Amino acid sequence: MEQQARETYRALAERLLSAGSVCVLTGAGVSKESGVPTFREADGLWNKFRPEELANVEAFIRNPERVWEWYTWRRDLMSKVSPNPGHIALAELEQLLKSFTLVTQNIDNLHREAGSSDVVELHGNIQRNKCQDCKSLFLPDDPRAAMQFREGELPGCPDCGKGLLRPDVVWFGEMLPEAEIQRAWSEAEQCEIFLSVGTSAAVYPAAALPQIAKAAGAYLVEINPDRTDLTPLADVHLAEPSGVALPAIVQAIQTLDPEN
Ligand code: BV8
Repeated sequence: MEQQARETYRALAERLLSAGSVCVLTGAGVSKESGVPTFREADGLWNKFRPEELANVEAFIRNPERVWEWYTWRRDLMSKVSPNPGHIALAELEQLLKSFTLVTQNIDNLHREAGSSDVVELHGNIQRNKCQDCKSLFLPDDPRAAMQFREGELPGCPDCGKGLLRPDVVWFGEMLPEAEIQRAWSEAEQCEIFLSVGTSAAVYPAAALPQIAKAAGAYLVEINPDRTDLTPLADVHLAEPSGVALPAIVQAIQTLDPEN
């Protein structure tokens, strides 16, 4: 790593070690190095499928089979991938820093699988199903509820006996889970350093979080090989893949504080 980059990581590591609280927002870019497609890049999901046709309630009511097919394909794909060095570095930062909050837009469960113990999932988790009517939740090992969609057999809710089951993810036009968005909002407002990692910062209200942090005086770091609408606001833009930048940050912290 060349001298200037080394200096950038050392300075950032010093800030992180002395910060009272750190908040991180991750997006699909963090999981790309695990083999999970992003949404808005050239090879992204939204270039093959239209979100209006798949990731919203109207689409589900209009054509539940089509939506179930798409989520079954994504669930199968996500069940076969593993956390990458970026996920693992975030789990290490949770241990290395005084106060660390991980907020994610991702539904792939990879942060938990990497060892992050406290993950604020703004957009739900593809491993859970919920009833479209009574909102009962069903975990993968719940014998009562078919987790998978079988051709022509839409999973129905065993609790209310009326509603259709659907993946427990937040679709466009749906409110985010109250507790999660409240927690993310308050962490963004009071953190000293906010890291926006692997997100195009295009979808609200998640995309408002780095802006709120910056407006409240936080030092804003963006980790993304590309520029985004957030880049002009960032104090530092590490134009690197998260699987490179995040382990480099952990290494710089461990060099500064070997006891850690
Ligand atoms: C809501 C879960 C109240 C499901 C998702 C007009 C203006 C402002 C807002 C709106 C508007 N009209 C409607 C809205 C609200 C809407 C919205 O924001 N729309 C946008 C498109 C304008 N939001 C909502 O509807 C939200 N609910 O607001 O409720 C309400 C109700 C009614 C009407 C109005 C308001 C709900 C949004 C949640 C949608 N669910 N996902 C599923 O996954 O199937 S969205 C999905 O896309 C993700 O969860 C994520 O949140 C979002 C953005 O994706 P990213 O994660 O950022 O991924 P993306 O591909 O875009 O970018 C990846 C980045 O990584 C790139 O920059 C790339 O360069 C980078 N990268 C690539 N490789 C790497 C990398 N970075 C690091 N390392 C690498 N190796």
